[in-house]
Amino acid sequence: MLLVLVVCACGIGSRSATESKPIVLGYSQLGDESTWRTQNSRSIIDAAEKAGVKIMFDDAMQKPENQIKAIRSFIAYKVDVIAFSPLVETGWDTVLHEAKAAGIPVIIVDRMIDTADESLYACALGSDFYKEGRRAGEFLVKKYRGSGRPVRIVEIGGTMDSTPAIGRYQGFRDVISSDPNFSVIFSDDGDFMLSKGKEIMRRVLRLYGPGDLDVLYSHNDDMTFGAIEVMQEAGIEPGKDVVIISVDATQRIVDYLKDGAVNCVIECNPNSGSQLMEIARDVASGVGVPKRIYIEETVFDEYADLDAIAPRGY
Ligand code: GYE
Repeated sequence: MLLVLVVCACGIGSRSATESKPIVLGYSQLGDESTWRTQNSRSIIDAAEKAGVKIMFDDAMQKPENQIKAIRSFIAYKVDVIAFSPLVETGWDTVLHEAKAAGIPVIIVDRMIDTADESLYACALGSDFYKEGRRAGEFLVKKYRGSGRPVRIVEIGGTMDSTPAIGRYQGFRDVISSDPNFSVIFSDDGDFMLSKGKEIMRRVLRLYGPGDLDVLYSHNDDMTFGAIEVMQEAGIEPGKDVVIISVDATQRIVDYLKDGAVNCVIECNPNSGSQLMEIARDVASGVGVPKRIYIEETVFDEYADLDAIAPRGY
């Protein structure tokens, strides 16, 4: 009897799902600059397929003007929902007014926008980048507690004016400023790209001798890998001669952490696809959603039980 009921329930469920019109979601992705981003795009595309959402996915190749073009084409196409991950925080008001005038709800994903008009978006789903920055600082405070010696830090930042770069910069400083022994001796933007991580570390090693820096704080794993390569070429042992903190937590950086070549990894979770689909369904059908949703994240560092880290999957 129970079996029959279950079978019936399934039958009804699948029939109504195929009968209702699928939601059309226009998604403007900012680019494909990093391992994190590739996984984020995969998560969104896979989740759309699973949820039966028809997705129009555009890669803006790191150009905000391409994102604006994509959003305009989604409006012209009359999609049900628009979602996008803004490269930088400013410059979105005009196009978002156009979406609002067309009656299309907008979800902001991953990075944030800077606007005085909160009615321009229904919901923002992403990480707490300020907290990530604080976590990087907290690791250093723990690592050097009681050492009483100067700690010279090199920072490779993310894309200028992007939310993760701003939060990771500020959160970090707000923690390390509690101890005058910490000083950031060099900081530059590496655009979250491996090649720029290399370039910046080459520049750093032209300015400072191998013994003149204690810590590398890098805003993402790809830039960390670039910097590590250059350090190794210069005979610096990563994780030993220079303490390394990286953000994202891809599998490869976790492997480096396990090998002692990296000391602390701040997780930034790219798997927001299924949560995004739920929000898209809600906003498309007029169900209220929270204005701001933060994705849960953690930290992996050399003090933790590293064997307990589950495979990252990317
Ligand atoms: O940390 C980095 C990517 O916006 C959170 O962008 C994202 C960041 C991520 O390129 O790897």
